[in-house]
Amino acid sequence: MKKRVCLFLSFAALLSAGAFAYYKSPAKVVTLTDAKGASVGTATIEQEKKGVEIHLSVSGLAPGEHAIHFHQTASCVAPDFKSAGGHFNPTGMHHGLNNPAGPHAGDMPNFTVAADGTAKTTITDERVTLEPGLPNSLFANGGTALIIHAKADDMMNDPAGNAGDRVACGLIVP
Ligand SMILES: [Cu+2]
Ligand SMILES: [Zn+2]
Repeated sequence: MKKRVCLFLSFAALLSAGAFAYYKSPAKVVTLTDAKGASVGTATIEQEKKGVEIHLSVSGLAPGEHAIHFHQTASCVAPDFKSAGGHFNPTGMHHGLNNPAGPHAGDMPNFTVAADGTAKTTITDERVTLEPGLPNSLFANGGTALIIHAKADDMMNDPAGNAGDRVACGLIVP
């Protein structure tokens, strides 16, 4: 049922955009895995008129606020996911949505995990695209990685907003 509504809404959005006025790609379903390699859920990534939307559906995470970012390398080597590199930053900015010298293209608002360890939410990043060939494409240079951190992002401090360990990772590849 939910999927149906979502489908209808994207169709409506497409119509109101005036017949393919912007790049529309199929939704990309990204599986997120934890340090032990177990799935913690999915992020369905869709191109919208303004950037991309992540429909996040996760479980088994610590309750509370968590940072989520696009990182520059499409690699999720457990357990620390350091292989994903720094934040996706094609414009050479500093970190933080509240930083006057920022943000990185891959910076996004925090999201909240409920007491039962689950989160279902939608996050938008207006600075990236799924359109191949553009510098700010999530598929640029072989792709990127979506990472969830142990702690919240402070939205200000380089290089990564003091968000702590990388607890889940998913590959965004063409
Ligand atoms: Cu991150
Ligand atoms: Zn950043």
